[in-house]
Amino acid sequence: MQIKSAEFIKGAAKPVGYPPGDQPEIAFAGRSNVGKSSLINVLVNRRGLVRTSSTPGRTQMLNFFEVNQEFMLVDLPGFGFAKVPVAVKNAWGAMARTYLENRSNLKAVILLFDIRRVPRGEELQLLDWLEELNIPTIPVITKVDKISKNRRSAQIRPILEATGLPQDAFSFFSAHTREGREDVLQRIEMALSSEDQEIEEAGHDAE
Ligand SMILES: Nc1nc2c(ncn2[C@@H]2O[C@H](COP(=O)(O)OP(=O)(O)O)[C@@H](O)[C@H]2O)c(=O)[nH]1
Ligand SMILES: [Mg+2]
Repeated sequence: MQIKSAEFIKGAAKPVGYPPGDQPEIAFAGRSNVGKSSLINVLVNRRGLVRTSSTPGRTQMLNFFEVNQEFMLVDLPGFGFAKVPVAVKNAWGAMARTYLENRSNLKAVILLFDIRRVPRGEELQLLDWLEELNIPTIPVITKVDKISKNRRSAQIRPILEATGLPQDAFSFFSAHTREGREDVLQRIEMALSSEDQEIEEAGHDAE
């Protein structure tokens, strides 16, 4: 996929503030600091489009970015940062769940996992919700530059165990080396075109 343009549209906490859902959309979810904003910046080749590592947990909003004037990328609020007020922590679940339940133009959620952490709590909760709501999920293990390649398989074993997903379900990504950029872009492209496929299949059945 060629990235021709990327621009910030708006931030919103509630559905009334979301931009119109007239374009297919891909959302990014994961813990605070896992690298959501960095991944988006690398994907669209824009170093500063999404602000990275501002005080984790403070940006309790969904941020919408339009790419190629064709589709939207959404940076969901992070969770799991210890030093935020309880009220902010509790708001995360409602905000994420409301978005996931109501966004009919949502094509897939990219769920990020830090290669150095065992997923727990909200990460597994999110995975459950995505399954329950039938939302295609693109799991990405990020910050892979932190671990040498020959230790990778052993390192990710706890992630596979906790999520119950096989290794080949995951994309591996590093914002530093840009490893995995093409792979994630390809999966996004496939997710964006999924409706067309369904229509084709439906047409096929009718023959
Ligand atoms: N080594 C390494 N650091 C990363 C990577 N991605 C993000 N980071 C760093 O992790 C911190 C949090 O990244 P950010 O994108 O703001 O995470 P977010 O809170 O999920 O949006 C920043 O200091 C980034 O520079 C990566 O692939 N490799
Ligand atoms: Mg961020």
